[in-house]
Amino acid sequence: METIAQESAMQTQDRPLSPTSLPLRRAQVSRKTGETHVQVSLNLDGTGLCRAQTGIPFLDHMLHQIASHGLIDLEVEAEGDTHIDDHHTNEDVGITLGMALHEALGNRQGITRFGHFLAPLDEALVQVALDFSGRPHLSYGLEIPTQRVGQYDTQLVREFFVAVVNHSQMTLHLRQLDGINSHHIIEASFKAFARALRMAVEVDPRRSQRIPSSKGVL
Ligand SMILES: [Mn+2]
Repeated sequence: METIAQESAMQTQDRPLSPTSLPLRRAQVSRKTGETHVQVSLNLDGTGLCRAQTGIPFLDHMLHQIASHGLIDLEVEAEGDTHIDDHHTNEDVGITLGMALHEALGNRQGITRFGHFLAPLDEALVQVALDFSGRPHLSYGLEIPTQRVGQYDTQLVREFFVAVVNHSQMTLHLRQLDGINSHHIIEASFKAFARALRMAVEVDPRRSQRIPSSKGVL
């Protein structure tokens, strides 16, 4: 058995690592049910390009926040039963995005794993902490004062994050520290989520060949 110093020296030999020595962190997921058909493709090492056509304009606006501030290239197309309401399509976009994140991260080797951010948007202030722990958990602390933003039912924000968390196997805490305007509160939440996501999926150069868990598995 090697000493810690020997082990440390061996691991140091792995360096320097270029990002190209890591697997491509991309995913394409298509999910079809009796209610919706959602297609997501993403590249975690992107530049923030986004094309979102979900049939729910406000959700498209929020997906742009995730891509732009998360530096993720993201394409989302959805056809759903929005003639009933936006519920199924909103949830299934969250599910499919969560699946794509899970697939793109693979065994989660090399990632920073934890991420946090505090995003202001005018009077709104939202804090996000997340962990790609492998254990889905959502702690939802938003109090959105109106039932709708435009046509979008603000109850669907929670449904979206529940779906993302469950299918990406992420622990997510969302805290609203301030805010009056519903649009601002929701958008600050997505911006904080995007930046926290960016931090969490970023490769840790000191641990790029290992899974960031003392258990060795995430
Ligand atoms: Mn906006």
